[in-house]
Amino acid sequence: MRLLSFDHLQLEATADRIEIVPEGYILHGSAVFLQLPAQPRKYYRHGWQSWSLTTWLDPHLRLPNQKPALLHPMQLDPLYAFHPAPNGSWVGAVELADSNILLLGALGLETHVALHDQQLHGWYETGTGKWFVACGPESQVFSAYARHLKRQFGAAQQRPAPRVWCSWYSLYTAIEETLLQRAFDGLGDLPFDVLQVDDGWQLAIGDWTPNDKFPAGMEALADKIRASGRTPGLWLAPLLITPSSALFRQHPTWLLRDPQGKPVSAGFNWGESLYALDTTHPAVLDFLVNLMKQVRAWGYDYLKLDFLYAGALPGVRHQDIPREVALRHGLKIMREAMGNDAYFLACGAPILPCLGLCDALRVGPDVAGEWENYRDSVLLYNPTTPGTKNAILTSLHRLWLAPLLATDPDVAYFRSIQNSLSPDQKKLLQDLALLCNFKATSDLPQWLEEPERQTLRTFLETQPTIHQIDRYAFQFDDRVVDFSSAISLPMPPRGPTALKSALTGWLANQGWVMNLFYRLGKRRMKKLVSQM
Ligand code: 9PG
Repeated sequence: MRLLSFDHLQLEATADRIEIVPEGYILHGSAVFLQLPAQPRKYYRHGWQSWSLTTWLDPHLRLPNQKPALLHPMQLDPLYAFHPAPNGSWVGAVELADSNILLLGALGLETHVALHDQQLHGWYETGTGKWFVACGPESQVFSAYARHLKRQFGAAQQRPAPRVWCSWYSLYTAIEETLLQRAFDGLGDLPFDVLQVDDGWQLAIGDWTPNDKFPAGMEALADKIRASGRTPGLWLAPLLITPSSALFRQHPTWLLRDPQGKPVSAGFNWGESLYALDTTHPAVLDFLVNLMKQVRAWGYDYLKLDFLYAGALPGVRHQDIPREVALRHGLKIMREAMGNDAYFLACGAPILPCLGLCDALRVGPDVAGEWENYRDSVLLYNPTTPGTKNAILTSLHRLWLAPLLATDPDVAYFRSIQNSLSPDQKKLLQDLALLCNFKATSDLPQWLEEPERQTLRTFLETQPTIHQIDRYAFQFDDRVVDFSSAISLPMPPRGPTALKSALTGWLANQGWVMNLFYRLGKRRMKKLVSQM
């Protein structure tokens, strides 16, 4: 035990070894403890991967477990889904009575922080390593942590984030070659740098060859994009595999398995169960290398690699190494194969393993054409499902990552068609993109009214000077942007709502119900597309 002393605070720390550094302390140990002077006002909980809830919480509030459990592996760190104390991945922080922030942040992988009453506890899942501790103003302690992370893991090459048109948030999986070409043509001279084809082009998750909606093939599509003066971009979920794929039948030994030999669940999507590839298996690494080379050879220079959490799920691996180390190894192999000249956007990705390897990282859950979904937010108490409020909330709490890589808050909307956001809500999402300096949209040109197209053009062409005023308010040139409307979490369901919540949770946990919803959604999209 030793005393750490900061400007206005002294506290007891337990660690194997403690070093003083200019910005705070470095602690060494597989488990470290900080004794707080009093109950903190707030706890900063950091979610595991892109989509996982990241926010300041009331430490007395026990968040209801988000539902359904079927989706836990794809929405949070499944190892801690039912952890009783406020907790988070790699880093935790508390707001003290004098408004100073005390931060405990790991400088190694597979680490977790929890708040037990008046004690911050950090631990390594396997082995031991370093921790950074600092106390002071919020922006100062988080940027100091980011500097230490940079020293440990490296950071992205400094290049401006491209302005991206991405196909997901308009056509979803209903994309087709001709529809995309029409959209690309309709963008005219709007200043986009990248046109990115999202989910819907592939044969199956695992079979990364074009399906029959892309008869001319992926190379021809990339050529078409390049001919318009833009960089071709492509979405893949390289570490994921579904039973409907040929890969699943051909290579059962490539799957991550549990100690009983059962494939580890990576969640449920596209109406079926998801599984993970074992990134320590030599044949899987060969497959990933070939896949990256293949898509580069087709002409795609911007790669959105999604559902990357699959590589770090708990399980038994070919090579017995820590799960986040296994993911980082897979990412490194893919980065080397795609080359440093490719732009690598990581999505659905555990944060720390990406540092130094990816150019950009999605820092929140998906946006949607609606602000908040009652079923998902209130009944399922799920802050990771698609929704604009969810996306703003988590992305805003990850701004401190900006010195390490480009932070992607997901796309902004400009359209009124297929969208129920109010003008203020759309503006807030656009402002978030300006704040992150990562600009993207999925709006189809034919869905934009002339003034909306003009707003989009201005958004792409201009960048305000931004200063932070307080936690959620920023000065953008001569206007103030306040994100507070996206910050509250719903009340935990009570009374009759709790009953409805239990029933909805049970239903959402059934694969057949999820499959039914998927098929209904697909039918709706098909109808929409047929009218275009
Ligand atoms: C393509 C999409 C888009 C999108 C990605 C990702 O937790 N969930 O239920 C969940 C479902 C889908 C999802 C994210 C989370 O979307 O973020 O931009 O590429 O895949 O399928």
